[in-house]
Amino acid sequence: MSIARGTVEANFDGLVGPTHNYAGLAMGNVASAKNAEQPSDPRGAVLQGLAKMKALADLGMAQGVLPPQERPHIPSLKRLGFSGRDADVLRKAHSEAPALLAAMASASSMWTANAATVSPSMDCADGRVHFTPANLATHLHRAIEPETTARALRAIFTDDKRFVHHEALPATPQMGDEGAANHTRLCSDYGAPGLELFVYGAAGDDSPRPQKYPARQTLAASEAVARLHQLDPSRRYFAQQKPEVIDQGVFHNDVIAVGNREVLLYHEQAFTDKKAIQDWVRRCLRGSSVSAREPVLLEIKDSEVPVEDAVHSYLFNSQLICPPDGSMWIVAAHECEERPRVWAAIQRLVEDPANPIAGVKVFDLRQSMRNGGGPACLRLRVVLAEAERAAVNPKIWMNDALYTRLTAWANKYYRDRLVLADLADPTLLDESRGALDELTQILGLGSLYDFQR
Ligand code: SUG
Repeated sequence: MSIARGTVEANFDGLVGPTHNYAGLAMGNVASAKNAEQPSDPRGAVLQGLAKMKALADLGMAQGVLPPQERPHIPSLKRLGFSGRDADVLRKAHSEAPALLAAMASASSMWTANAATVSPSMDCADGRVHFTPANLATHLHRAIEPETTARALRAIFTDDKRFVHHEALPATPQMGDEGAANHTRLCSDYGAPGLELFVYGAAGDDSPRPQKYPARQTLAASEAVARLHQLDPSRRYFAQQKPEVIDQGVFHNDVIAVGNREVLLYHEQAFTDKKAIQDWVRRCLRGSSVSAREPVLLEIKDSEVPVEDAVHSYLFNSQLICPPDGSMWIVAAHECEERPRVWAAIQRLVEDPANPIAGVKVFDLRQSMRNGGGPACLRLRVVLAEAERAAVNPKIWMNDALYTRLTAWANKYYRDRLVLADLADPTLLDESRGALDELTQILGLGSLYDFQR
């Protein structure tokens, strides 16, 4: 099937890196805590991600690939005082501070919903696409991602007449920014100006905060991103996520809500003031043309799917996608099929003629899910007008040839079993660098990584 013409919403999925492991690093992410220290299967993980990308490309979606990062990250370990040759650095870190080694070896950059916030050119005053890499300030293993993320985005979206790359916000508790996972764009058509909804966990004032787990996104950070992207103040909104659900494991908004085109699907407990959001969407989404789609607000009640089921199945971390024929589909994780209430809710949505969702496509993403990363965590959405799409580095688009090449590449370099002790193995570092070196050639990314510079 050929890709649609005109403006499209492209998905850029993160390739899982060769060190994918379960280290229990993420506070407030119940899957990460539950699976800590289990053996992982990096090869299985990268192949699961590639299968999803290939399936979406086969539907005619514009599907891109974002590279993993270099891990274990020796420069970060050196910055923390581990010295010597690479093998010495790994050995010392493993014996003196294994938790630091695990943080510097995480493959967490696969969850590209946290790579950046992106606003399409139709929403920005200067008519360019704006990118702000997320600082991921709340977790050490993620706070080392933005520098390479910024490089990768610049290597893919190179044309500075069309693309603007901002710096990540300062990495302080007041400015915690986790990117697109807390940002939703609604529109009547991808090519029309949209509404941008920013969801934060904490404001600087004395409004309620979660008690148990960190609020990763702050209001100040969301406001800064909206300013940088030159969004029209009447077409962006800042909403607070309910602190109670953060304490139940909803560490990003995309664990409890998802939007696409004119549809916002959310759990009853997602926001502190859902009425205000509903009013804003209903008031502002109406397009000017007669053919404009009306907003569709789909609320799932707690009595239908309790928050706990939502967190374990990642129902709201499904992707809502529109292939070129304009139909809308739910892309869900297998775990949704395994929870009867969740599966029944999906069936109800698909059968209800009052919404445009035509069907569901289910994927096995278990390797990522065990670290709390579902279908939507693995992708960064970038709405691109036709000329913008033509300006993207062409080698990153998923198609039959790239799928075949990356599958062979993964089978060549990736292990099918990894435990935490392996992170200190210098051979794993060599294998990873070999894989990434070849990948930068496959994707035409130049010298992206520190070890190549
Ligand atoms: O930041 N997990 C990631 C999952 C990110 C999911 N992203 C979105 N919801 N958009 C996180 O919590 C676990 C790593 C470990 O424990 O080994 C981790 O970082």
